[in-house]
Amino acid sequence: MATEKQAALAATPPSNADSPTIFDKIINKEIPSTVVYEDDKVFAFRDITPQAPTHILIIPKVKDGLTGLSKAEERHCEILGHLLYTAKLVAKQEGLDDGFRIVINDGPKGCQSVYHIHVHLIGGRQMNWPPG
Ligand code: TR5
Repeated sequence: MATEKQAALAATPPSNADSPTIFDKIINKEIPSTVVYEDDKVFAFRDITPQAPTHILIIPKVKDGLTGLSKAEERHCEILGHLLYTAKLVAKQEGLDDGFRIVINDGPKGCQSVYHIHVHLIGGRQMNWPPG
């Protein structure tokens, strides 16, 4: 069960899938972030509230209605694969050779707070299971 703190961090999904989020401003560099990887399709930057020594968010530059994984359609398969492959590249770049965790929170019960799909790459310490 989600803690009160986690539930408070979760946000209501937007009614319009194309509504901009804080991540649009980060991609456009209107808001500064610590960028660790970028190509023509994806953008990876350090989470502002890291949950581990390494905590990086990997996001598509174009949301294309992909507010979260539950909104994925067949046309999104390529970008979804690209996000995961980028996570692997960044994990290597960060020296996470002994392992890491990938998380995609979805919806209020998944404690999603930003409705622009993102992959959390978390590492640099021992992870526990089950997650909270
Ligand atoms: O809860 P979910 O899965 O939606 O993850 C959203 C993540 O975005 C959280 O881990 C936040 O810490 C992270 N976040 C939120 C903001 C932010 C950020 N990471 C880097 N820079 C950020 N800025 C400038 N502003 C945020 N509101």
